[in-house]
Amino acid sequence: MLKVLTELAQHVGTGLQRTPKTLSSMYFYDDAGSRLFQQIMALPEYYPTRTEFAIFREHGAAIAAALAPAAGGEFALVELGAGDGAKTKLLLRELLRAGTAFTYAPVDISAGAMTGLVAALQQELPDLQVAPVVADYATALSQLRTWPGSKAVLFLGSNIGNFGPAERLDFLRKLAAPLAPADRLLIGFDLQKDPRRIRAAYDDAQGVTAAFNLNLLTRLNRELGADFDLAHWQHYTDYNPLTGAVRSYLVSARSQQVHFAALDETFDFAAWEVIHTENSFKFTLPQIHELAAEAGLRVVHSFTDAATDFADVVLAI
Ligand code: AVJ
Repeated sequence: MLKVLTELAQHVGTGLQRTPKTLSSMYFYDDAGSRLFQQIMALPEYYPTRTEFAIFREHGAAIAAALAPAAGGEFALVELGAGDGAKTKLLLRELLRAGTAFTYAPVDISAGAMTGLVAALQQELPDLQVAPVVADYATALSQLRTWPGSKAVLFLGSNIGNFGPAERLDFLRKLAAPLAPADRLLIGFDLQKDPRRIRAAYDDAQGVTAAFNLNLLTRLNRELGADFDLAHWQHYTDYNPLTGAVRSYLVSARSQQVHFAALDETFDFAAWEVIHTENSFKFTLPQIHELAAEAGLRVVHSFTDAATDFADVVLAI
């Protein structure tokens, strides 16, 4: 607990000294944030979850077949950022149905989300072997190498969109490093499409995404003894079709100071200054192939929905 607090405090201390001020979207996911993200996934504007779900419904058996090792033996399905695992359950069912012997290892940074997922799995899929890991990606990745047998690593929901270009390549290389030839990666990419639809997905009419972004400030108030006055902060989002980046910000609606007891520091915010809190990159299929090649991976299979809104790509070394 103390370690997490220190990491968050350090992150905020450096992030708010940058120009522009920046905080990582990784810190959205306290238990309240994870619940808000579940609400986002059900919003009419937020198409990615529904679309990836449709891909899994349509191609679940083929995806499961592309992930399971042909030779059999010990097999682990590792999922980074599992959340509520709703989409993954479709794949788990397919693997169980095919008689594949395997362990499901969901990794998530939210202990609350993990407890919920494990309880749901015990109820719905009592035969499934589950080995949950509460950790961030970096910690989980460092454990991957020691995983016995063959493995498939899932990174769904366009979580990869949160990385900027350099971090993304670095992350994929780290994912690829512990892979044996029979191992697979399954990565969900949100694809470039009508820019208005993309922007609407990050600025919904009910204001759930705004609450999700602003919840970061509530978390800092609680965990770092900060005194953000939420009445003077706004959620703002833009989409740049040239770069494929959705960027989300917290906007300071007036000139103000915020004190952090845990840091013993005060930060100044000018009127309309922003904190950059998230990137959600959107991709083209050629970009995905190029990225895979740069990371030393080959595309084994690529599954998309009928409207080509989203792609689930199976990769191998
Ligand atoms: C969980 C990272 C895939 O970027 O679409 C949703 C998070 N942020 N609405 C995304 C998010 C605002 C989401 N990911």
